[in-house]
Amino acid sequence: MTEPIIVVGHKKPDNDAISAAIGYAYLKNAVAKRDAAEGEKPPTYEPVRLGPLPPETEQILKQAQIPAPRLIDNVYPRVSAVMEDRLVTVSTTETLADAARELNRQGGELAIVVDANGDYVGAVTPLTIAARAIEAADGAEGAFDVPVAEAIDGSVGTVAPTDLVRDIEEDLEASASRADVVLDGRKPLGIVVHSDLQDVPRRRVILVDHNEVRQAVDGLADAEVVEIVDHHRIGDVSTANPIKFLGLPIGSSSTIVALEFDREGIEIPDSIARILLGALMTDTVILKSPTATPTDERVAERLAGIIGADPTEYGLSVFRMRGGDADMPIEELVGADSKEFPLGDDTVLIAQHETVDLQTVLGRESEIRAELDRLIAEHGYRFALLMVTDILAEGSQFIAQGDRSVVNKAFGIECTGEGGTWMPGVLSRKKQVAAKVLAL
Ligand SMILES: [Mn+2]
Repeated sequence: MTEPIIVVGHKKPDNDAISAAIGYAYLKNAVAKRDAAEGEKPPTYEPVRLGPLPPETEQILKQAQIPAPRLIDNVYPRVSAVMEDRLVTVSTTETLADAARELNRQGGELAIVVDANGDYVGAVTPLTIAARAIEAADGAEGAFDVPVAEAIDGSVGTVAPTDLVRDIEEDLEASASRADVVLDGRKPLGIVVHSDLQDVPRRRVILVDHNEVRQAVDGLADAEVVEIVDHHRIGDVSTANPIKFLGLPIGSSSTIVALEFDREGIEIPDSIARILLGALMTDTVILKSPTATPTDERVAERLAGIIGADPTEYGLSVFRMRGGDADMPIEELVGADSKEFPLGDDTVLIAQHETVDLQTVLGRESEIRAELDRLIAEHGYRFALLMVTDILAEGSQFIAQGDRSVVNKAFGIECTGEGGTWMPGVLSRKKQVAAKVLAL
């Protein structure tokens, strides 16, 4: 049974990890279909994910009418990969003699007994038959004339095609029959025999947006990585064979996927362009991140052209889907990215919140000040400063509580208890803010 090749991003997936997986699986399926020889069945590729959809991904997928990738938690080999689908079946109305005859004729480890609906009742094993043969040889009359249902071997287990081989191995080894019946609900699909577990085919996996084992799906060591598409540093995933390893130091894995469509000469449909552009924009913070390259800009233009949108406008709409700024708990908005710094004998707190919607954040100024006051009271900071960084406008609004004179002196400003102060060009807490305060 050939299983689809899995295309998977990292654990705790972000928009790029999921979108690149969907886009790349789409491309691979299109290329496989195009390149398949006549009458040959092309391999299939399935995008999957290792965690919940980020809110913006959920909305873009809905708009693009693309189903969410299946959630998985490992790539250990499954029963479906080792199952034998030849079945020797007998009906409950038949006798043990009929079962023995069928097993003898077709060969096999088990005769599967099904009821009138085709539902699984049990299995008859060669062991049962051998025991009866001895009884018959010893002179027992009609040892084989019993209804097959009375000769069922209770030691035969049942498993599901999705069960993991590693979970069934031990029981199968220990069982007298050394064979399990694979059931889909109550319908028998096949059998799995202990000797089939000697050489279990590995699941084939394409990694996108990561190439480090600790970020990767569980069971990777028991799988076969067949390709990697990534824009991070080269990590520690190693392979037994040469593979296609597409690594580029650019803004997003989705950018690389878009470039691959062009290289393969496959048209990017509107739906795929939407998710790739969305991921390109979130990963590069609307092309403002230092990781964004001219290639990302060019690809963003091209994808935006396909969906008939302005790249920046589309990027902003994706960031708005993330929501958050209006309804994020205030402790999170202020505290999620906050750092303490020593200042003489005191400690100060400098927090940062990045946004594409400054006005919404500033609309919560009184809540922000109350939260800063609470943190000062709790930890005894000399002051607490929140930098609300507007990524697009490329500057930060300073909101400070506590001893503002230190902040005012460091920056030559007059930050008050109301409105805060706009600091154009100030984006880096470490280089542009903490350094100045600590230099006092
Ligand atoms: Mn990424």
